[in-house]
Amino acid sequence: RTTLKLGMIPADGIGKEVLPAAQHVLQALGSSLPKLEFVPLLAGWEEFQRNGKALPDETVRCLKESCDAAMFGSVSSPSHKVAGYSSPIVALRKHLDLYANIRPVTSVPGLPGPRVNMVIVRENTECLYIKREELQTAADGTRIAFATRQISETASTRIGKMAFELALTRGKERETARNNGQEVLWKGKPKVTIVHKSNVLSVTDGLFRESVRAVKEGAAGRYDGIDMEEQLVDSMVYRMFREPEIFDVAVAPNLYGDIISDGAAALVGSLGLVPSINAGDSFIMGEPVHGSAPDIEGKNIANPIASIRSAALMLSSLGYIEQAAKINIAVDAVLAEGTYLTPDLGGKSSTTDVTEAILKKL
Ligand code: NAD
Ligand code: K
Ligand code: MN
Repeated sequence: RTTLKLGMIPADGIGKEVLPAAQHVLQALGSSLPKLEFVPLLAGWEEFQRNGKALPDETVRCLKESCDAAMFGSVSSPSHKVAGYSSPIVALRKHLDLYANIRPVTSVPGLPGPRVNMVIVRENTECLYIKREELQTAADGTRIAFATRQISETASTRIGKMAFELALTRGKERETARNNGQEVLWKGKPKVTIVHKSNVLSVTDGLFRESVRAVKEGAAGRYDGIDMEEQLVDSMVYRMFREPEIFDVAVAPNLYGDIISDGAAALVGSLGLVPSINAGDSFIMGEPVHGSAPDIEGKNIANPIASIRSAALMLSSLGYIEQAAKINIAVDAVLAEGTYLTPDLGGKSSTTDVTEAILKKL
């Protein structure tokens, strides 16, 4: 590659403040990367209000036809039904078949709180997010709503495979780190925890569980070095809060994965720290786990680190491992120093201060 064309979709709220921060950091890597070309693209609630479309065709066309990868900020979806509106991020994940949402949750040495180094692998295309909802009238004349939940063997199998592959990679990375004399939090074999509720939802969650288990069993020994365990989603929350250090890779259907991710973010200090990538077999889109945070938007106090780390994740999955590591080292150094922290981490610094501090470390 001589150029890397990146679609940039800040969308709404703090997405418009934190995505530029990620862009600055990428730009600062300079000649260690191919020539970067950033393509600003529209989507979101504000775009819907301006032009009646939350996800313009041009955005999808550009991503599909000419971008090498993308970064998404956050969208403000209203909590009530609005005719013609539908979340563009959910639609994008579908259009680009970004079937996995990979969310590493890592505690920062030096910050208070438990030590966590886990990754949540969230199925990204189905479950209740197919949004097949229906309002009916009950026998007594009151309203009654139904939703269809889709769990397919195909989607569950491919997300299971993604989780086991990730566990393998993480195991190898820890091995290398150990050999280099670095301290490694996780001591045991790599582990995949399957999150479900098949004690109640034995058909849907039952199929998810079975399909993920079959990935290990059908892999001709490839995953023999990986432990596999299961956790009902409610006890997953309990154990994650009591002893988060026991998790390595957790794989979950869409809705559970969404919910446990925000909980895990609380363990490491802030949603503003947790990155993700939406990944498919042929495209990658980095995205902070958090939403548009209307309570702090427009104040230049949003933590840009989730987005900056998402840019690093995007780079490493494109194969630019060293460049990604450089970003993460700079971020960790700023967090460890503690001089430049946004208010979510108890500091007084602005989005731009923290970004500047990270840029200086690069
Ligand atoms: P949120 O993630 O936007 O905010 C939750 C809390 O975390 C808020 O107190 C917010 O101030 C704080 N927070 C989030 N990101 C932060 C950051 N970078 N720095 C500092 N503090 C941060 O969730 P919400 O308030 O439930 O939702 C707000 C809107 O975002 C809703 O319209 C929702 O639909 C949307 N949303 C979008 C996405 C997405 O774009 N993928 C994800 C979640 C929520
Ligand atoms: K987001
Ligand atoms: Mn969420």
